[in-house]
Amino acid sequence: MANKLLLVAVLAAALLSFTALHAWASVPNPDNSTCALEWVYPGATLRVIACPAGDGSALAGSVTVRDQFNVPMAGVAVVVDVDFFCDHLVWCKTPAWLPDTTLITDGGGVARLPVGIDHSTTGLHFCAGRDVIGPPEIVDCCSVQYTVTCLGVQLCQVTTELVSVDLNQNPGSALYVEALDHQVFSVDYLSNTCRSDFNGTSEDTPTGTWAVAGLDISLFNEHWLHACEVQPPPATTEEVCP
Ligand SMILES: [Ca+2]
Ligand SMILES: [Ca+2]
Repeated sequence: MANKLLLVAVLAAALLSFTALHAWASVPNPDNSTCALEWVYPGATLRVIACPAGDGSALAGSVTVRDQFNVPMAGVAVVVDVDFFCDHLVWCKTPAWLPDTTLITDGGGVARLPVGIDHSTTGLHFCAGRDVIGPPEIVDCCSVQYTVTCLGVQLCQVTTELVSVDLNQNPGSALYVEALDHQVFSVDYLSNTCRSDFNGTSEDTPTGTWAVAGLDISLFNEHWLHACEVQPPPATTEEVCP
């Protein structure tokens, strides 16, 4: 009888320990974690800009994962899933990081997006344009959404409108920012047409307040003669998509 009681006591203790372990298991907590990600492009923080040369917006930053006790979680996988909602997006090269990329947190629970090779930013970049020519004429923006999860727990989800400086894919203009794209932009200039509102903000002009205005001209010009590949070889083009 004494042996049986001892066995029951040992089993009960083991069960309690097991239950305690599970009760204290560390899980990612969205409220304690931080998603410091953003689509980076100087002068256009409200939009995602697509350029065939890959030097448009790039998704950059870091994610800090903390558990329910606000303790950083080291060595766990963070998945960044990116979805483009854009039927008329034309890829130069489909990025290797689509549909998702996995990062591992460091000792402080921080996962950083890999360093890109574009001009001035780090992060996930892509080479693409849009085909907005032809009936029905497409004047809307597209959108792109990123979702960050860790161990099955969603930490954040953000959707941003997407525009492209490459607006026309007719022969001679496919994945190449040139005169036909400028024609589309000129039609939209001093209007509220989303597809050419590269910075996502409006400006006061002598004829009114318009979404497509002077600052959008500057952003368009930054990508003049940029191309997906060397076709033809404009001197300003740098191929950044491997
Ligand atoms: Ca074009
Ligand atoms: Ca604008």
